Amino acid sequence: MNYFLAVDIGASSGRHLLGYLKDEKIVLEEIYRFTNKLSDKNGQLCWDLESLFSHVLRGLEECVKIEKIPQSIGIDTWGVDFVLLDESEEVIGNTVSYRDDRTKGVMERICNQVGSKEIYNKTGIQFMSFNTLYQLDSIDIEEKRKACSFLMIPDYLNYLLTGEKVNEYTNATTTQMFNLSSDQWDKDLLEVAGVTSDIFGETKLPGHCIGRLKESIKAIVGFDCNVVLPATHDTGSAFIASVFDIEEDGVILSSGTWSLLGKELDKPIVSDASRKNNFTNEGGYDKRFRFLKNIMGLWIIQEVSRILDYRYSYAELAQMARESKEFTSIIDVNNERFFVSENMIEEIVEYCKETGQAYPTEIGEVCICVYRSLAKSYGDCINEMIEITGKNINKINIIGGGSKNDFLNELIEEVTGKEIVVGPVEATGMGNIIVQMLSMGEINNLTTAKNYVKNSI
Ligand code: ADP
Ligand code: LRH
Repeated sequence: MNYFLAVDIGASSGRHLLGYLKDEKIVLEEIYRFTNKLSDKNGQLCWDLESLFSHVLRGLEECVKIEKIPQSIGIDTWGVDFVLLDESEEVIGNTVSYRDDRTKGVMERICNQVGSKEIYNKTGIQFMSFNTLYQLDSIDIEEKRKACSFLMIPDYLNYLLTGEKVNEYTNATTTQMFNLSSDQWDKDLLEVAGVTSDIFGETKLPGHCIGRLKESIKAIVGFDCNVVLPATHDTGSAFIASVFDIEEDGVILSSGTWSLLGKELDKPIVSDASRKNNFTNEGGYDKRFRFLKNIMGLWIIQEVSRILDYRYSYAELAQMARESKEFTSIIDVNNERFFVSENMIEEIVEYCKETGQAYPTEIGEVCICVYRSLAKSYGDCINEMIEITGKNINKINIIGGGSKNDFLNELIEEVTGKEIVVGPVEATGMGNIIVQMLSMGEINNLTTAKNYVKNSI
């Protein structure tokens, strides 16, 4: 049996999934899982990189324990976040999360300075206040002066494993500093962000083999293997594992901390309409483009759960929502106030009061309000997509952890009137493994891979 290991780290949790082929299916075995969360460091919302890397290693050690040594491993994480390394290869400053408010007002300033049309035409990327372009701009100039390398989070974890510094293409496109036409970092935008182009490497495509584990890492984990680039941007990996291919009359909803709703195209759509509706064109596997929108997603439910001291499981929250189905107030899930809030429940209650709607008084009502509002925003997004692409959309493939929420899936069907196809749940891990299998010659092409996914869900 040839094993491949996906290390998939989302904003709320990470997992190690061993994948292998059996009876024309891709079998996934979860061998390790850990929680990921934000923490406050000197007033900044940060990721704990050290802890994440130690979890990466612990998950690798599991392979030895269960005697299933992978041929290769691949790491993906959420997009846009990065580290700068100094001349001693040390991380400069905190590893600040995209949810930190350091970028407040930066996007507006840069858009005024450069022109939003110019930025969009160059990159095809949607305007989100936390894009790497704006995060870099907000960093202290002295810190930027010290920088010798720029690495996105998965690039950095790969560097710790192999000693090789490689910038991966799909995640590079999420920065809003990668030029669609030249297929390279955009020197003008790097300058705008206050960094020099020599700290960026030429990007490598998913499938590229970086090398083998470093001696010191081999000694810790107890084996050696190839380290391969999947689409290191988790959404890039997730869309690969959708049962829908480019020609399908359907959209993909990657449902997790974020809801990413869109479809793969063979060419980006960079038009006034796509810019005005803030659609993105992120780089994907095989130079496909993901035409999609970021919707606030199940982050809101995660925050509701936090305020309730994690007393209820996600399945229980969904059940309570089902029991409160008659509650119909709606929030604008993409309103900035839901991006970071000290108390998400109060935020929802306040929003309902301010908009003259009934406000939730029970947990179930809070949750149905969030689910219903998410479903509505998906419907709106689909209508915009139909208008922009001129193509009909009849189905939705819901993938990711959120696809386990049957109640939400039913609501989405009810609100949008579209046919729903559910799974894979671990789409990101599966997409990550598919690219490794393609790279290592285990599968011949993506069409075969998608057929295996269909057999697997
Ligand atoms: P991430 O973006 O962090 O990788 P995941 O894809 O793991 O996110 O999805 C996490 C989300 O999935 C949670 O926020 C939760 O709302 C939802 N979820 C997970 N399991 C269940 C379940 N059993 N029932 C309902 N919702 C679930
Ligand atoms: C989803 C995701 C999304 C990005 C956001 C930062 O995990 O990668 O595609 O926009 O996180």
